[in-house]
Amino acid sequence: MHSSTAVEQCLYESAEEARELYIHDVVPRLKSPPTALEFYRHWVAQNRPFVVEGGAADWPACKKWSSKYFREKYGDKVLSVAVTPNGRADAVNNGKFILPEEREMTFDEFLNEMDDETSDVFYIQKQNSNLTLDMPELLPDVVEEISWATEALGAKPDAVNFWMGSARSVTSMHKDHYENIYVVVKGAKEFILHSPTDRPFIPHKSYPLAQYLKTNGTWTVQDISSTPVPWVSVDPANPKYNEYPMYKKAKKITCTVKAGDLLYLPALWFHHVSQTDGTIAVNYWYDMEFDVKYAYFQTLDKLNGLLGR
Ligand SMILES: O=C(O)CCC(=O)C(=O)O
Repeated sequence: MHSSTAVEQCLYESAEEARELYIHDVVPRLKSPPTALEFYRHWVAQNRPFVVEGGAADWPACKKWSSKYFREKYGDKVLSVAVTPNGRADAVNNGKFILPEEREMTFDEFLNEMDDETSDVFYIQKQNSNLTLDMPELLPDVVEEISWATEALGAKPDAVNFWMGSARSVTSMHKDHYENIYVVVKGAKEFILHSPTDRPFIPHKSYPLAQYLKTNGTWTVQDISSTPVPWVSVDPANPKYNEYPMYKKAKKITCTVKAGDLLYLPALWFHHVSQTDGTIAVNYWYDMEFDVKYAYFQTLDKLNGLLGR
């Protein structure tokens, strides 16, 4: 057998073995949160996601937060919003990886734009702990940290992020180096997930970095750097199987997270996220342990890169 074919076969077999051993077809749904020990032993150590149904249903945020509430209490507050012509921020379009335009505007202005179907697409999605840094007034409505996660992981979250947007905003498939506790406060999110072990079936390419910019009412795409950004090249919501036949072998796991639910999304899991109109969410990013799982994933990623995928 040609050596690259042998390596490919080996990668496929290890992905299949992972499925046989520990990856379920659906994300398990728990009725109550795990203890810190259960969380670490059954979920973090095994790198498996779960949902706690109603895990945050008693948070004041789930009762209070709405467009009306934000307009009344924080209408004048200035926020940083990602704006795009198409709802695809941090995504590949026409052979480039394109960042959104970052615009400062009041909460009121944002809500008007978000509700206007004819306007550009506005999404609060800044992942710099924008809840703690930019909206500390909202903190009493949520929890500062997820107690069982902080106890299990031995550190407070690195970032607590606030997300709000319409069904026109979609987050393209990617992975993060964070243990992610993702809480939907209003609306619903649909996650398309792949285990890191599915990496051999998930095509990547390198794209030049660019950014959307609107000047005098016209959108342009400004090149930022020719240093290529590696990104997932298939759209899992609408895969072009003729272009990426190996993606057929990937095991797509979809998971709906409704208002009041909490998702544990383990580090390195690929995720694509879509949502209903007016969805609000808060997520807690805990730094992952850069342990053997990370080291093996890096090897898997590099081997796939060598095979041109
Ligand atoms: O909610 C979203 O649109 C994306 C969430 C995400 O990518 C994350 O939490 O890492």
